Amino acid sequence: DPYSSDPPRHPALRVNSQKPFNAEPPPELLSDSFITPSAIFFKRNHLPVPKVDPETYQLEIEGLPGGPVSLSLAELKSRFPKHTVTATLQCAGNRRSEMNQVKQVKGLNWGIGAISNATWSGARLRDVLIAAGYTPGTVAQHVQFEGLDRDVTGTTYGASIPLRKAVSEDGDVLLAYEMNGEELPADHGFPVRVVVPGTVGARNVKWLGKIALSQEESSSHWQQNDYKGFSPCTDWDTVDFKSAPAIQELPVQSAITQPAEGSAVDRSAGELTVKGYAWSGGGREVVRVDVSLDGGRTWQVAQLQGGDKQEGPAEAPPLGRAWAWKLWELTAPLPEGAQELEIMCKAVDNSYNMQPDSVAPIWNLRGVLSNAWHRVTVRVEE
Ligand code: MTE
Ligand code: MO
Repeated sequence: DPYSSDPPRHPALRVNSQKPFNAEPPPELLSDSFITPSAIFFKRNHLPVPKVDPETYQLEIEGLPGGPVSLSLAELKSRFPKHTVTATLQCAGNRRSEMNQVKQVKGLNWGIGAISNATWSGARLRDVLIAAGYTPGTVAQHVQFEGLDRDVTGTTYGASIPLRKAVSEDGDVLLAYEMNGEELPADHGFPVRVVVPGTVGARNVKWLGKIALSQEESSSHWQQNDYKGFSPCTDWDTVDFKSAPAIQELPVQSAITQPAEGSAVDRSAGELTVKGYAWSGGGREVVRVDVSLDGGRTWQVAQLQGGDKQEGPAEAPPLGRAWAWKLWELTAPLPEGAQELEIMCKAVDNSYNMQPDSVAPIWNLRGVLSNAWHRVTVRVEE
């Protein structure tokens, strides 16, 4: 069993698949803390977790004019300044289960928890590439990443990002060796993973073995034939994967973490607190979340919490570098007379991108990019 050396996992996780291991935290835990504890951070593995010896680990870097370069973990830690970024990771398949309710899609049936927020530390990819010989004159369009996890045929996980993002001073792309102040957990890429803030989870390659600059994107299945968006009219007989670009930045997103779907609220309480998260890709900052308690007839503006609750509202992130989600909250009087409430939320980012109101018009065969207004129905008990 290639999965027999997978690490132990937290029992609170909701498991979507055991082998490979894929799991998400329950919604109410997600909005408990601005920084998601690593143990309950969502886990998305395509393959068995590789066992990597940090003493003999070597990161290979190819495609630079001076020839290949190799770095040990100790060199990565000592030769480059340690940079820390708080960034949210979201799987392209987050909220896929809502697409499944419209029409069957292919993929893991994620709820709203294939998203989490952590503090990552490591060397900047930019610094490492420059030390390895990158100059602005280097001819390449993409930076490819290869994981050390492999399937039975020896195929490794791979993905790529545009070179422009990798070397941008404002891109904050990390070769991370720490998550939430500790060494990376096995499930999250020990000893080194790429963190590409603002970019879909799939490009944040774990157990990083190799970096290659090239004119082409990664040839991996996950870059070429997966993690792409299509029209609702495209089906498995007509899909031409070459016709759509690989997902990089993600669209604006929000969801309700509390109250839970189908739960009961007490009329005598007089009011209701709704909580959730909101985030947008590409470093765009969420500037507003609207909440409705009456199926979208009227709306109220939620309170945004950028940082830890104890610290009060966070400072505004630099323009174009809003990598972390915002937790939000609204406490409002219970609408009179209603026996059932349809609660909805929708977020707005600083480009005034907004979420679509329903799933059907954005349905796609792989069930990615699911970001319609989130809806939760609760009963009001007298
Ligand atoms: N990297 C490797 N090597 N193998 C993988 O299976 N999964 C990707 C990405 N990096 C993956 C990987 C996907 S699809 C996502 S959403 C994120 O890792 C999930 O990161 P996490 O498990 O730390 O939450
Ligand atoms: Mo993913």
